[in-house]
Amino acid sequence: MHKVLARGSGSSTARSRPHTALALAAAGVAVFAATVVVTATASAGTTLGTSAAEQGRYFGAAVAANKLSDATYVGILNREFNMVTPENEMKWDATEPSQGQFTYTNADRIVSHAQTNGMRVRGHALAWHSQQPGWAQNMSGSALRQALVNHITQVATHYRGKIYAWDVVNEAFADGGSGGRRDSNLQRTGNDWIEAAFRTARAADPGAKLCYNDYNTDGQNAKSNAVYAMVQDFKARGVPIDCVGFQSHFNSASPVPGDYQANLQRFANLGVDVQITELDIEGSGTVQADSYGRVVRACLAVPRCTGITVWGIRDTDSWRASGTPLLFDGSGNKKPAYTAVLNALNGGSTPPPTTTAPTTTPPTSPPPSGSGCTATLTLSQWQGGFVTYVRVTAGATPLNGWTVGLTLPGGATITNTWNAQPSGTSGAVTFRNLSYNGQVGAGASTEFGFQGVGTGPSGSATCTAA
Ligand code: G2I
Repeated sequence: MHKVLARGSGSSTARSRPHTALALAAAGVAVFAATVVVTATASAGTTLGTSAAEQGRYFGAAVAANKLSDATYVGILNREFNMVTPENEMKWDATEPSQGQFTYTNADRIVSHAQTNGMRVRGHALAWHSQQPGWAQNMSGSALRQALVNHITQVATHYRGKIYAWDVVNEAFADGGSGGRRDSNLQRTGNDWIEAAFRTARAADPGAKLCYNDYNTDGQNAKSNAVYAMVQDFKARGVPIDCVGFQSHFNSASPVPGDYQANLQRFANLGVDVQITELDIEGSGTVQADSYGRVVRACLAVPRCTGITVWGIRDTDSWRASGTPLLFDGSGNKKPAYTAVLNALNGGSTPPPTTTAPTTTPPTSPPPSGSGCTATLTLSQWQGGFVTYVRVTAGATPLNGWTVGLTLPGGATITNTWNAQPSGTSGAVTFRNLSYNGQVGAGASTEFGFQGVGTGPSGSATCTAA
């Protein structure tokens, strides 16, 4: 059964900062066509995903297919996150174990789970020196280059239209002060292997953002300088690249660098998005929480930092489990680090949401006196994206199901919906109640929401009782 779990249900929580609230006319289909309701504030998010969405960002987690049968794991995933990265399932050894034989079963399970639950997907990773199948490890020269190009073409084509961003090339630069490339069988096919990979990925899925992803590039150093020079060169020569991923695996030996935000910003200034792609920070308590808060605030302070992904859900899910580096403990409880992240997400943003003057007269909002329902839109708009909250209010008789219809402006696309079943992502769209929020008492209300790119809806919405 199709299921969208509740996210962003904290409708009654007061916001600590002023928030754009554009409340719009809501029309009960026949009876309340002229009803106008204005609300003054929107709620602060109560989950990582909704709070990040209010800042125009996503909040993701690395997911392992074999944990999708763990109810605690899935419960947290569906409640908190709106982006997923398959932790291992899209890598070369997983998707092409024998040359020319592609297996997508586990990766497809994650993509399908994401789609069913309104999450987007970061693809990871098309080309990497590690986790190659044995047959590729034994190849070299033009045969390997050809195999790589075929691999990228096949995998990116299989997932065409379903991936928000691909880590096209992962970890191709050397550690230390050399500022050079990492030696690998791929590197030995020629220095142009990275651009060949990006051009191939663009041809296979023109809609996906294409990222270069690496670690130890989180502050300015010889390695990040070398990546920076590559991105600059790609931009100058028109090699397709849209984003740079900063893995951000931190511990006491490798803490969050002091120039973390500045480093993100200098890459963004090259004309690419930046993303925090594999965040984990070893430690516990307030020390760990403070570092997490710093990372989130750095991303929010960089307008082109489009989202944050943590590398796992519970500490026990981590590749570094003994370092307890994640936001939930082994039992699935929220850690202080979780609270620090949520508070940081709710605490501010760059760019601030555009202030849009209410276009209607103030709050008289009497509960509808007839049967049917009304839908009230509250829009939070920023450059390039929006979140819309929709409050569905029952009239004089209780609702036993509802449908809300509205029209999105041209160019707007919905990317994520919570507490409703959407139909359509652009133009005229409708939203139906889910099993748990279709029944609304007389005069009572329920809220759902959606997030999108482009300009959010500024017209009215219809509400039809089932
Ligand atoms: O190493 C941490 C990450 C560094 N950046 C790239 C990421 O792709 C990488 O992820 C990790 C996964 O979290 C691990 O789960 O990549 C490791 C491999 O390099 C993954 O570990 C592998 C184990 O080595 C295998 O023995 C195991 O079969 O995970 C596999 C699946 O559980």
